[in-house]
Amino acid sequence: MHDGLIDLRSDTVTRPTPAMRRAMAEAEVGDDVFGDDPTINSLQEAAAARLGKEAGLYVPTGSMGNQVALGALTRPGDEVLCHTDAHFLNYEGGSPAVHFGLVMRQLSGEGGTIRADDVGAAIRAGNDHNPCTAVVAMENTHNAAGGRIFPIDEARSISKVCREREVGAHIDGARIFNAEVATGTPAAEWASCADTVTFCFSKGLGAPVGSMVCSTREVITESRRLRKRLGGGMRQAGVLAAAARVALDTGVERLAEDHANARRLAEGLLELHPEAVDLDSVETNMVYLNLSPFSKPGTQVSDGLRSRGILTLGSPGGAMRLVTHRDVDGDDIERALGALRTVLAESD
Ligand code: TLP
Repeated sequence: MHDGLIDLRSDTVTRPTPAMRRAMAEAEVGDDVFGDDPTINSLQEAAAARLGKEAGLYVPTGSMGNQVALGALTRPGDEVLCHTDAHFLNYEGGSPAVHFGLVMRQLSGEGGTIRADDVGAAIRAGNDHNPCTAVVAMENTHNAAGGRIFPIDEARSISKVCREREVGAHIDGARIFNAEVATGTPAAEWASCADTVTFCFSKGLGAPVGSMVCSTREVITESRRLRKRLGGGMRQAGVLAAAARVALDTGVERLAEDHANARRLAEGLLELHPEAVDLDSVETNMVYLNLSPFSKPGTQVSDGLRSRGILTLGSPGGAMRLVTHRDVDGDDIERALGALRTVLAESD
């Protein structure tokens, strides 16, 4: 909690820890566009090793990570198969189309998971008429599905289909370490199912800035060229990478606390109404509050919570995403539940 506020809008809102600030102040730096920043180089190596890939590329944002990865695996006019709720499809400003001329072909699936059978049926080789399927994309954990984990067996089956059909695979692993901590399955197991995998330091891991793309040396060389094209060559960004390194080294195991807090929040909401939350869908650090039993628009609930010091995203729809992170502790969850109880019960 900062400034007396409890911020449940996203896990992107955490402030750097004292250890991160110290590491930033003391970071050795160089010009990373020349490949000279030792802190970035070391972070890239550590991240790649952790995901079992040859090389890594530090990028300013998860969005840029997705973009350079998709760009490196495709040619303009190619098709990307993805879930209909994929982040890069809905929340990155149409970037794959704008920057790389890609066509998005959407597959549906429970909990943000696309199925290998559907992928196999959808892949097309490309001819005079069709776009050629170049990449199949997975998201783990799945943001719009409420932080759901992409089942590892399905990822393995999709990877097999992709290899057989000579199609690339990408994982938007913005929160892949939440999946690792929740399941005990190493993030590298998912990464082995894809050619490119991204993850964010700036979400549950708690760093102020930055994401990583991991892949083969060849794909990372191309991604680096695309990062420059998008304006993402950041010079002495070792000051940022230093905080990201602290996040990677010390932030992973701690995610279990966020998961426990999300579960406590969901259980508390269920006490308000049995349909307030689908408890089975709370697998990591997100809770989707179903507002329909309370007959109140999200904007009204959000305004009521704000006046009680709780920040949420007040979408006009019937669900409200609540996200736990390092700057929210167990007491904050109880306080948030108290405020929710009052606001949801208020008469209009
Ligand atoms: N997600 C943000 C918002 O954009 C919605 C959030 O608050 O959750 N992939 C996934 C799965 C993401 O959830 C996000 C950010 C990104 C990529 C993009 O990361 P950034 O914000 O660093 O570009």
